[in-house]
Amino acid sequence: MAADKPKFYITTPIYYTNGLPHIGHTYSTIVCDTIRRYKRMRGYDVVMTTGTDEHGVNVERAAKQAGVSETEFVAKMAADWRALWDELGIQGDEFIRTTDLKHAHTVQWLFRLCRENGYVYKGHYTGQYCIYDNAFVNDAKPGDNCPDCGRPTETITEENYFFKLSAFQKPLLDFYQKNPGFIQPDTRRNEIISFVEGGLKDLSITRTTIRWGIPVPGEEPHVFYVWFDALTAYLSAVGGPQYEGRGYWPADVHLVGKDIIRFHTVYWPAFLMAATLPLPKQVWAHGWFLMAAAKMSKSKGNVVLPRPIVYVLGMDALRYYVLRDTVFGQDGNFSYDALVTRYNSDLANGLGNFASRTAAMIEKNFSGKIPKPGSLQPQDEALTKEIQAAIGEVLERFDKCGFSLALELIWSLIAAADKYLASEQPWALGTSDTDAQRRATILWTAAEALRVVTVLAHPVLPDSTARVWTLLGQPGHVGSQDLDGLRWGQLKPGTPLGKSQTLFPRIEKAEAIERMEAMENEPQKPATAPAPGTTPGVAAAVPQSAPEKIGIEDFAKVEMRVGEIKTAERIVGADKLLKLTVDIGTEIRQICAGIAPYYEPDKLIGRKVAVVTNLAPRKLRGVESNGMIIAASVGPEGRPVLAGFHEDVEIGARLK
Ligand code: ME8
Repeated sequence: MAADKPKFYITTPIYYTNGLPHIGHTYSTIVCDTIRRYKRMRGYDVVMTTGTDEHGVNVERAAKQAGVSETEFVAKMAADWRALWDELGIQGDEFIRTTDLKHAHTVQWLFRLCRENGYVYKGHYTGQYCIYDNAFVNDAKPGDNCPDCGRPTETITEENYFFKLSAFQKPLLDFYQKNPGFIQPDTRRNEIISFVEGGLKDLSITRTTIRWGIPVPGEEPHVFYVWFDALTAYLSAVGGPQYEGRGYWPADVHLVGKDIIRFHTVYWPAFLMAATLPLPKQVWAHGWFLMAAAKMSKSKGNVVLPRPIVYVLGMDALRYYVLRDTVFGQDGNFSYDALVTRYNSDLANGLGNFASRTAAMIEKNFSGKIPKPGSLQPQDEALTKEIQAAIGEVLERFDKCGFSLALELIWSLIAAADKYLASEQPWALGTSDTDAQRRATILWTAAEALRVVTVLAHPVLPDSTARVWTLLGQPGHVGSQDLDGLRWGQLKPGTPLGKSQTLFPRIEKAEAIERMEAMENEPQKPATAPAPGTTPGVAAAVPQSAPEKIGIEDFAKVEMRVGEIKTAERIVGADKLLKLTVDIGTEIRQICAGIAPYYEPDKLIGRKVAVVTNLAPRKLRGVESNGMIIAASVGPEGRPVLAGFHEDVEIGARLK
């Protein structure tokens, strides 16, 4: 019964609607979703809120540019955000829009409480304002650029309502001291404490120059300023003025990027203190995903989108990569190369291979039923002990948001179980009763190891662990398993295995990257759901068993010619690509090729290659590519080897 369970409330930032989610937003939402699933498996009644921040001058301008009303503009954007989270399976439990009526009521109520308690006054403010970041830039002079986004600031003077933030310096410092876990990680806490110790200026919380905002009742044309409005969304989502009825406030964790930590750990607790409302228990600030050492952001245009990754490798691969390859709290570099490497090594060769091998051997030797183990040998006991001992440690790591460390430990168990199978060699045993008994023990042990790691990995890999659960013929849903009750030895002999499952088909790296990059460059399309029951993208990653034959007339549509490479250079921010110019006889073409890790640019000059010349031009990492160089894809990594000629051939000659 949910009523008996302790409540747990977690939030993502309420994202701006001036673009669609990129990997940075997706990362925050994946982390929240992982914590949400983890907490549920530890017996909590969890609510996760996400949503959209829809007011402000940027929206006014964007709507005008699009030739639609603000209402129409934000409705479409919010629907797109929602649809993408749905498609990715990280939709949360509450989706709050700052244009929701219930949110407006909450903001107005919070303002009234702050005002009644004497923390709001009317004044004038003149300052440099960055319209892109929706913030006055402290200490900036006219003509200065915004230190965050580098764009020019504007001088604004207007009548504002002010919030007496200065009155909260001491209460905030006391609060941080009494609640040392409030700001995480510790480095951020130190930053915030020194910022607050440096003194707090009062904060303007309304605008008269902006039309598109929540009105201050009886004080029109004042509308609420973005942070007073946006932060309150966390409260609006779980009851607003009636928050006590639902019982989720105060929030347990506000998960944010480090860019907005100050708003969450200084402004927000001060607003709540002024209104005498309960304060959130923790704010966790994670680092940024970087692209070629710069913060990935919509304004810089250097973003990676989640959908191409999900379509090519599946959502679980993206979740695994972002949680495994970055230390939570620190910045991380996003790289397609590292993503596909992780996919192949940890998911396809690791979990996927271990699960299918184990199931196949049980299928073959025990008619698809979990065998009954016999007496244990020291090596069985060693594996048992290792796994049993790791369960508590994995949970501790999850509790501290040490996702990378938790996954490292889980994957060390998979490696140990794999090694156990390799050294025990159940396939090499004979048909005697003793051998059959030994084989049963080994395969039960392997299947039990698989069951335990599947439960532990579920918060990070919800889709594939559900499929392993089915494969193992286990009852119920893996997400409903009780992590606190997880013990070695609960796998019941005699359980029939379920339907065989495709987990993580191996994919050639070069091909995967090329497909993801090609999709990145396509205009963003509305969500098209992948086939039900499949991991999005995986179906496409599975080699088609019987490719359809084409007629000669179809082949003739492809125009291929001999070309000679004239220049070759690397592309900043795209470690895979080389930018080539290629003489194809009639003209010199610019072509991007995903061969940079394998060919030195200098050595390519003068080389004759086969070029597809009638391919529609496309952009790869923002660089136009007009044609394609033919290469063989060799080995499991898909190393490209350029096709060439053993005799001298004329530039521009057609390949037939
Ligand atoms: O700031 N790496 O919204 P926003 C990691 N509306 N995370 C990133 C990222 C990156 N490169 N880029 C964005 C706003 N994020 C306000 C918030 S809250 C009451 C109001 C994530 O759309 C990260 O969580 O700019 C960051 O804090 C958030 O998106 C900013 O989203």
